[in-house]
Amino acid sequence: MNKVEYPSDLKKLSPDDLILLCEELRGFIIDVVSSNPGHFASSLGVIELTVAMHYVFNAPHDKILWDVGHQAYGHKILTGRRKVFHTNRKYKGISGFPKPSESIFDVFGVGHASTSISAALGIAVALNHKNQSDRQVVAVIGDGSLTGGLAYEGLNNAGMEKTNLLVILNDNNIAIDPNTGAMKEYLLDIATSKTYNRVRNEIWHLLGAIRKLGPNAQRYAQQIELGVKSIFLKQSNLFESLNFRYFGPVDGHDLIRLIDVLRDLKTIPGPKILHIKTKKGKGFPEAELNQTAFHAPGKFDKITGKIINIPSSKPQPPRYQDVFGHTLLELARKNEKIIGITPAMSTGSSLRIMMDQIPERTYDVGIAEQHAVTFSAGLAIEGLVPFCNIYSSFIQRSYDQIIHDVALQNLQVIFCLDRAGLVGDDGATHHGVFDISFMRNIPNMIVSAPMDAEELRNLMYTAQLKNQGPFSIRYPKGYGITLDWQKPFSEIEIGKGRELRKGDDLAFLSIGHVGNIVADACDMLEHDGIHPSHYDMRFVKPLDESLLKKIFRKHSLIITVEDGVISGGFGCAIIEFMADHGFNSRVKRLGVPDQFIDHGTQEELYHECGFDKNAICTTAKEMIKLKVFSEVN
Ligand SMILES: Cc1ncc(C[n+]2csc(CCOP(=O)(O)OP(=O)(O)O)c2C)c(N)n1
Repeated sequence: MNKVEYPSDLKKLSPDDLILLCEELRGFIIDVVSSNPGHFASSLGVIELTVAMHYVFNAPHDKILWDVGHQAYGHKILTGRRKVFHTNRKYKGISGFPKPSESIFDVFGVGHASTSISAALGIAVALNHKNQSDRQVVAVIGDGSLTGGLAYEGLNNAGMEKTNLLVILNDNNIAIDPNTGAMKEYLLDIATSKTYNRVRNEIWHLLGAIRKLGPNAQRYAQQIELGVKSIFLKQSNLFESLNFRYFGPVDGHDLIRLIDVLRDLKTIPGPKILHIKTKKGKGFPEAELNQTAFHAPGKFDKITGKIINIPSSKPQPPRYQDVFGHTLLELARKNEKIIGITPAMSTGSSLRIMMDQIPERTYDVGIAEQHAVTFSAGLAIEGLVPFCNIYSSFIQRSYDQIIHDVALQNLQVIFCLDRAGLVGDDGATHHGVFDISFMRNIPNMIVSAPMDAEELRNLMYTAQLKNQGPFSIRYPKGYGITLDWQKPFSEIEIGKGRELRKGDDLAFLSIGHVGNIVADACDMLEHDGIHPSHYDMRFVKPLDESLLKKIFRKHSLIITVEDGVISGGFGCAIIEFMADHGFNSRVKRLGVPDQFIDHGTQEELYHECGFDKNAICTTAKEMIKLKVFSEVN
């Protein structure tokens, strides 16, 4: 492996060496990811495919696009990044996802699912326009990502365009959690149908024999293949019906066979789909056995395969996602109208807790955020109470569904936005920083964020009590601060904030968990003789107007703090209030600036954005200094 810096080096290897390379690549990924955590099992499953593609195709001249991109570690290592792979997902290190600004081998920026077919088609059409249709364009998409509607939009369009495009369907029969939906059954059907496979094998055999006879024979081979396939397969194969030529299923761990097949497919024009069967976690027994846990396992022992959970010396408060999961189960036991919905994140969101106990009232709808929202709208219109749990960054793609299908009809859909705010090492594609801005401008929407686990519970409780229209509750990745959180429910008055600290020098207004950082900063300021007020506003919409009036009458210096983009966010709502009501305090907004933030730990990123506790203190002191200066002058 050490001889392979770029794909050009790999092309010099013999078949035996290529097989060895796969083994070494696996070992390298196991070694590095066990101590520097990241996505794991998915990359192991596509090692042979990665090597075969870089052997057969000529990247970056040919274009290889990875869907989601969490499985592209092998690709990164073989395309000039072996020596920096240990910096994967670390602050200022390489990204955990393909990123064009990082490498010319990363054709298209990814992190969210189901984009590869559309993007690849766009690239293929563009190459046609530029008379460069000899360049191959390949999209690699998993069976999980094929549950996303965008993938079907891409297939539908590609089948019509008839452009050269190869879609490789990496079918391992799992997403993060077991894959769901009818498509999964369908893929299993074609992979196991005896008649289908007999016909397919005969076609492959025939094609192989004819191709050896030269270029003219190849043309005939294609015609025969088309003819035979249209007779035998068109009726029974969904992809063929969409004008794709379907090949497979092929064993995705048989490197030599994969190389042969890809070579053949290079010569076949038009849209094609190659269906390969692989095992997620291949080569690391614990990952093969426990694919969900090893999707992104954190640190693990590379010898025993044990995931390392460092026991904390003190009792640890629960993660917000678990507070959501336990609370939803508790509420669902009391209110039988409650339904839990997740687009393919049942473990990640902890909806799994309710799923295990009340499976008939929970739905994993696949990687289909748009559908999850409209499906929830349908449930709500019939009087059920859907808790639609979607990661903040993934719900971005459901914006019209939120507006048109939920808010416009004022439906009681409760949006629980997990991973809201800066998420850390997943980076720019996954930061959930836009939701405050895009939720608060939708009529009828209640926009809230709890500062701790107890508030999260009570907001969830409040949201299901009666129909108050759409209700958004955002909470971050990671742990809360309260140990004793499972207290009896109490209703929170909609649009009411709370005063946490009384002081005269300035006021902090915070929304959500970031209020805990503000509380720490307040302690530091008190220590330095500065006395701030602190308000946990709880709601961005409706705003607590009477509280705000009191604050603006008292304070001429105000700092707003939010774990989200400043543009259009919570601080903007406060400034709008100030302008609309004729106040004129000096307001400084802290939050995520108007730029995409890369990966790092959450603390590193809070610091970068200027809202860790030290930065908050510095801002407060500067404001006070400026005020004194302007009063003196
Ligand atoms: C829009 C969107 N929703 C959810 C996710 C979270 N996610 C990342 S990988 C993944 C599973 C992908 O499954 P599959 O495509 O089959 O790839 P595999 O990991 O099985 O190789 C999910 C749900 C995402 N990245 N993007």
